[in-house]
Amino acid sequence: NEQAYLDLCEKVLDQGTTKEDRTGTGTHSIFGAQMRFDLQEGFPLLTTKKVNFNLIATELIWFIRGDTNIQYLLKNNNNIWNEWAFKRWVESDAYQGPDMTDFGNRSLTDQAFNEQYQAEMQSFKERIVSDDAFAKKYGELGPVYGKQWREWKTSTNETIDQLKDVIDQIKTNPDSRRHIVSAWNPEDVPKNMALPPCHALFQFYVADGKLSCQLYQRSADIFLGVPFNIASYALLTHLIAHECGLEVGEFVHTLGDAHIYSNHVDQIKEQLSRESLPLAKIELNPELKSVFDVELDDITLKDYQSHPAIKAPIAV
Ligand code: THF
Repeated sequence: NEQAYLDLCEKVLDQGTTKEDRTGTGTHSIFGAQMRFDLQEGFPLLTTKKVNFNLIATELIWFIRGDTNIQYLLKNNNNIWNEWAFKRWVESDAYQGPDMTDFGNRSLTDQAFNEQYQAEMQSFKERIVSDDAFAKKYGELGPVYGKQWREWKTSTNETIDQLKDVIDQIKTNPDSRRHIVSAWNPEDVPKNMALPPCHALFQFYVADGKLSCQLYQRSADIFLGVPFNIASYALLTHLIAHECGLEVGEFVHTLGDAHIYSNHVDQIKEQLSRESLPLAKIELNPELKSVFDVELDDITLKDYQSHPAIKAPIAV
């Protein structure tokens, strides 16, 4: 069940040190933590708050497609990456609207500004969906996950499809200790990425006919991001196991800077007061042959029960 997650929340609230961060929000933070989820027990989508599984599935499909443009996400009603593309748009010379500096923080404290921001964001989104040339320029997040997973650029101008290679290796050489995909590309990080990858590197492990996955996440937003990250990598493990004819094993989640934003503390306390419910299950279309062909309707989340959603602002 999700006890490992709830224990982590308790620990960070109890033991976390106050730490300032890039976004100016302030956090309670610890360094180094690990959670384990036995995927045989059920699918680790949190039950102590409602988590929107469609957002997780469409984001993962977007990564798997090698896509780095938010147009695909928006066409699937997924808004979780908008702020990072919007930031690039409003910082560009082409943007002529009202000043949007520090929109993430100002929209929380200044009601008049928030209305302006919501209007600008709305027209940005509409333009990304309807205007392909605009989307090509301003919907792009740079060489983020999809690019590094599927088209890592080498020094000789070739590309490496890390995800395809790792799946081939799982099939042909399951005992290998090199089933690794790295999104952390030290050459690209300081260049033109909207946000350096938080989930930086993952590894698969095959034993007793089961596929396990471990993720190293350098920076973990425990309330908003981590529930998504757990379910996302659990789903990826299911998809790859399905293609390789393996059962699912464990998802091991290793965290670097594990933090609770100061404006998420009340929400976490509310969540910790709730009892967890039985976990959901994942069913994949038996006709699905390749991870690379996956569509949303190949994935069915069954028997998901949860407490209500809990709202919180995202730090940008
Ligand atoms: N930046 C920060 N500050 N935290 C993150 O977790 C994070 N990500 C991705 C990139 N930058 C990040 C984006 N992932 C939500 C969830 C995941 C995100 C971004 C946003 C979010 O707001 N979830 C809400 C509701 C969403 C909705 O229904 O529209 C939630 O309650 O779950 C971590 O990889």
